[in-house]
Amino acid sequence: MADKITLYTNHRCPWAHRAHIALAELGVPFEEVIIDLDRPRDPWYLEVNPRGLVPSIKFGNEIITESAIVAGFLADTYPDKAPLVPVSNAPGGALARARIAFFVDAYFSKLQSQLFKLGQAKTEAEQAAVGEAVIAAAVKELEPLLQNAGPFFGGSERLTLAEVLTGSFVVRLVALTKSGVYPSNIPTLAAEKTPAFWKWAQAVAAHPSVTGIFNEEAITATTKARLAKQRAA
Ligand SMILES: N[C@@H](CCC(=O)N[C@@H](CS)C(=O)NCC(=O)O)C(=O)O
Repeated sequence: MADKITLYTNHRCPWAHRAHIALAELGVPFEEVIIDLDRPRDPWYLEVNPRGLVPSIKFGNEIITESAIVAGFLADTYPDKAPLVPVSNAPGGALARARIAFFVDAYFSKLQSQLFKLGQAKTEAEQAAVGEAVIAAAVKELEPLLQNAGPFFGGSERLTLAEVLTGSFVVRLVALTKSGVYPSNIPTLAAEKTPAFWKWAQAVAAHPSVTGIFNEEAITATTKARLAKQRAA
């Protein structure tokens, strides 16, 4: 019998969302336990994950924590279900893994790091400047990495580990710029200056494995409230 998987999660967490995308794409059955993040963690959960964070998975009798590690572990455990990343000893596998790792690193260190500044951007002009910085990062760092035909990374027809690790942030970028919670200059600038990135982002944000647990209305409301609180501090 296959190892049973329990996912400890919260649907508003983009890091936990990574595990949902991986599991959905792999088509692996799992049991879900929702962790209430609005109150202190119960002692039993601190035994699962002493850091108290989501996501964690229980795989058989083993606990695995940290979203990127969880997603990579699931991808490596089920290489045949819906290959998210080639195994490292397949021809070209090590290089493909390195390319995905570099893309994910660029997404977070160059683009997402700009969005993390939104909580300090109080005026419309400051928010528009964050939007411009996001686009500048996409133009310089991501556009050149998305030149293969095909909706997903490396020209793949299916989601890859690159989308598993970035998708929850990409769907927020697309939804929250549309609603104006994130800088509303982003969509127009993106379509004009970084078309491959924006086309990829639309495809990621529309994919059922990414949209599965994404409650756009709730995430829009909580992000809006969080940014307002940070700006008022
Ligand atoms: N580096 C962690 C980050 C996970 C994380 O920050 N999760 C948040 C929710 S989005 C959490 O569990 N917060 C609970 C807390 O800080 O008490 C990962 O990638 O898994």
